[in-house]
Amino acid sequence: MINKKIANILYEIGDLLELQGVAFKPRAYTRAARKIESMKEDLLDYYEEGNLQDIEGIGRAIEDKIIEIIETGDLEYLHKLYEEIPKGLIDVMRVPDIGPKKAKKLYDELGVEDLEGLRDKAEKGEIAKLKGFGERTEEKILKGIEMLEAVSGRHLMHEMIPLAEEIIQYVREHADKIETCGSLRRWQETIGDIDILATGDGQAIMDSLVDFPNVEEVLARGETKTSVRLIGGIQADVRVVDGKSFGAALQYFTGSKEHNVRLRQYAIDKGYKLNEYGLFHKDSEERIAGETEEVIYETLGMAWIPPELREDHGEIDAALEGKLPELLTMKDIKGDLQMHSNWSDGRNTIEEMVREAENMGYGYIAITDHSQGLTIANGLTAKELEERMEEIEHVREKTDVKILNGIEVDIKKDGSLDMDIDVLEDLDIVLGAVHSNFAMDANEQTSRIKDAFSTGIIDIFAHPTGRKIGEREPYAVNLNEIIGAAVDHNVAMEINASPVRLDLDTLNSRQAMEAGAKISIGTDAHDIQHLGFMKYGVGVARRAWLESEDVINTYSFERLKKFLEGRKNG
Ligand code: DGT
Ligand code: CA
Ligand code: CA
Ligand code: ZN
Repeated sequence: MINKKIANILYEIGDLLELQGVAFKPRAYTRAARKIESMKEDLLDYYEEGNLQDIEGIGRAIEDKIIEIIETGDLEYLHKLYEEIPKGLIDVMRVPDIGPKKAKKLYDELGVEDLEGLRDKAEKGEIAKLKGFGERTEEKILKGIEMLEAVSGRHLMHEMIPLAEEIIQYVREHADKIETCGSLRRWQETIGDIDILATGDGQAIMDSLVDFPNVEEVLARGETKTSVRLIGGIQADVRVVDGKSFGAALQYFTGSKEHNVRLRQYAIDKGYKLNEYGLFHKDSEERIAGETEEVIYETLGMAWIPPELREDHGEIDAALEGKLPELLTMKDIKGDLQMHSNWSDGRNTIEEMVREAENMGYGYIAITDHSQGLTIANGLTAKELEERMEEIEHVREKTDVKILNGIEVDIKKDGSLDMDIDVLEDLDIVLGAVHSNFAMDANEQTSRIKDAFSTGIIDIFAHPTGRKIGEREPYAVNLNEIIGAAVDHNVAMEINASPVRLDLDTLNSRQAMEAGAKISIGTDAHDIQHLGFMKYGVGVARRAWLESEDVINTYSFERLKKFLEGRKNG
């Protein structure tokens, strides 16, 4: 659906107008965006019928913009707004806790024009003195700047993977072999640029790349490498190499740099030379391998290393010793244990979620709507849970997918749960999660969560650090202790597969696995399309060296039931 894209553009316009200090208009855009975001019908249908203005909050001006986006894929007005506002000020607006209103205030009263200026004023303590800001905000701003700098110029997986696939489709007919490499092939959580490697008719591949509809600018055009900038500022590098070197180039351009440095050194120690053209004898320069990655690794005396592991985190030693993990794959995933239906803040009915789960070939899913305390997410009371149960019973009659009757219960500030234990005991599965009071100090936050585990009712600890990539830092918490408590209480730690969360992240997931904790990969879907996020969670799990045994939603339904019940009795 195009709704999401259009809503995002309207939100953006609202923010930019707000930043300019324009009266009233910002709210009209934000309101229309919110309406569109919550609509179940496709805006395209309205467009085709010519009745966009029938939608509440959409008048002539907004209608024109929606039509332009639908027809051209872009909006001139948005570019114009961006040109009117200093770029630095837009960065300031993106700092968590600031937003357009406060950015405007900082600009008007302190002359803050960019992140540098913001950092400077914060370090001098001038922001704390402003009305409506305070010391706490000032501290958070400094942290926020750091976080933004870490993701600046980087992009989320779910935006890049489909785009890379589109490019490949577009140029494929001229290529013999074509693959993504770089961070995308390693499933890194954020992506700097898209790297694609091919063999075939180089001239034709480059010609069609330059022709790709999303190309905004050709940055460099050569015979073996062409770089383009796509709409949204995303860069793509396409390289064409000789078939004899394809494997070597794939290895080289997949990286990571750290892995390559280590591998190249190992090759030298063994009397070889390794580069993007092939593996050679150091002295005779005779080519021994290059066409495939497999033969290169094999010649070096080690097993082929899956790209997700190539970070110089011990994978080369493991490959030499034949001790690489047997990474789980999407095929191992038998179900999804976190999703929301329209009973809380999800967009789809339980039946629609189940149908999509059938399409994915799953054996089971858990419906885990929010609990009552989370009013902004329309959380459920005990009574509503009972009503929902009836609907679940109905749907169960129509499908072979097992439906776990579940909840994502809010862990309150004092570590108690936002639902009576005897209500929770009647459910098939209970996820616990922190959704508020992120600013507690680490010790308090840790005890809060451990107290919740001690109730013995939590099966899965959802999005364990609360981070949102580029939006919100993880809360301060002693994760080591939490993992220990999870092992003690047999609570599975979640890898939340939503591409902005990916929480636990790679390193934390590996830490949890090594400590003996079980993992659940859940998409946190609020829409049937989000069930497709599973692959990003599996990407994190693979990067964390997880095998299917470590992940409870690879289990058969019977075995999963045992895991859930075992914990409840123990
Ligand atoms: P990104 O794009 O920042 O998310 O990360 P990568 O890993 O895709 O990095 P990128 O696009 O700069 O380069 C792709 C791969 O090419 C990289 O993972 C390793 C290899 N590579 C590129 N430049 C160098 C270099 O100067 N030295 C070495 N050893 N490898 C390089
Ligand atoms: Ca890259
Ligand atoms: Ca690159
Ligand atoms: Zn949640």
